[in-house]
Amino acid sequence: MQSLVKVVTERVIQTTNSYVPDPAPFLATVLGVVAVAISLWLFVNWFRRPMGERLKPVLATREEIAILLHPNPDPDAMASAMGLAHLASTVDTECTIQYSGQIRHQENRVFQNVLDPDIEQISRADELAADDVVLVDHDAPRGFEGSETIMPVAVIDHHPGNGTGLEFTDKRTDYGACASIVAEYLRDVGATPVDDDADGELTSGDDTVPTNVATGLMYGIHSDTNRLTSGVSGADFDAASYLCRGVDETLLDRIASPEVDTEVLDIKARAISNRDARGPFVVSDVGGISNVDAIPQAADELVLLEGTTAAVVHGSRNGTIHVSGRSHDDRVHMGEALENVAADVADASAGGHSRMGGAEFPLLELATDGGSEPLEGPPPEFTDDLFAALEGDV
Ligand SMILES: [Mn+2]
Repeated sequence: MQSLVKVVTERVIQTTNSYVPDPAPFLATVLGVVAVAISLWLFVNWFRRPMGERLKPVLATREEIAILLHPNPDPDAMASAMGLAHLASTVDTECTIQYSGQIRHQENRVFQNVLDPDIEQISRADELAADDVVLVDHDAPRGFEGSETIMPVAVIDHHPGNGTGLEFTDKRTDYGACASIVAEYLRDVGATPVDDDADGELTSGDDTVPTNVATGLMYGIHSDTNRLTSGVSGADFDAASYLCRGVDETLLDRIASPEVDTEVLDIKARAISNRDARGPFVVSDVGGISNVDAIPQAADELVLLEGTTAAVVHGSRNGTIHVSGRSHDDRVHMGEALENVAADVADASAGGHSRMGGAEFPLLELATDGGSEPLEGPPPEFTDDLFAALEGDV
């Protein structure tokens, strides 16, 4: 019996020995598989990082960046830049917010006056504060000398277009505001909006969103979505909800309902009483003005008149006729209509998009009789030309 056990045991040992593989290649294979799995996991996670986390290293690897706004800086663009500048400050990157063109429209000026973002105007590419340029609210530099030579390092936008950044491109055309994208970045990196008034002292730091930034972003969203009523997505509501606790309502109200200048109210009244209505179109000459910004505001008002689908307001200052048009009529492309009128007049300029447009005409060039006597205002044909353009007869 004992010998049998011995034989069997020896046999088993022999068998086992003969089948034990060399452990080295086996271990190597296992380790290889694990390494591949880990790198794959890291790789996938790297690409699944939220956009804010992905933008951060792009900013962090630079000492200084220039955040560039489009030539007509509106609250959405300015707020987006403020939010981005705050994100950059958390990684110790210096920021300069720059723009070409002018901050013209009243809403834009009020935003700038109340929130006082640190922004500066440039007219040439060599005035950019840094070699590394980040674009917000547009995807291709424009409106200044040498703009076509700029290769932005990052592009953050919600408009359709083909422009991209060298290292970072985030375009979300379904978003109502660029400010919503930037608010998301701040949420991605774990920053909490704070209300400075809550504890009576200024709270700011890497993990917070300062009140003026949160308030600006909130107004940017409101402004670009017509107070969350048009072109708005769920993401815009989410961003507003995130920003909410950091918003200073008094500041927000000062931007949203600014005091109205007496002249603006006066010009609006003149635009309404001087209006010439032909079918659904209205043209109004408000005469001599000193505040050019009142013209677009009067046009905003006039297009709201019952039965009106397109409105054009014009007034003169220093020998120039300033024109502003609004349309919610699919048949009228306001920008093109004004461009058509301007095409026939030397030194006139016009532009805009389907729903709004603006133009400037030198009064002298409008004088058809050779201009022997200086004109006080545009000749009566000017109004006819505007109506013809609205009707598409140009
Ligand atoms: Mn925008």
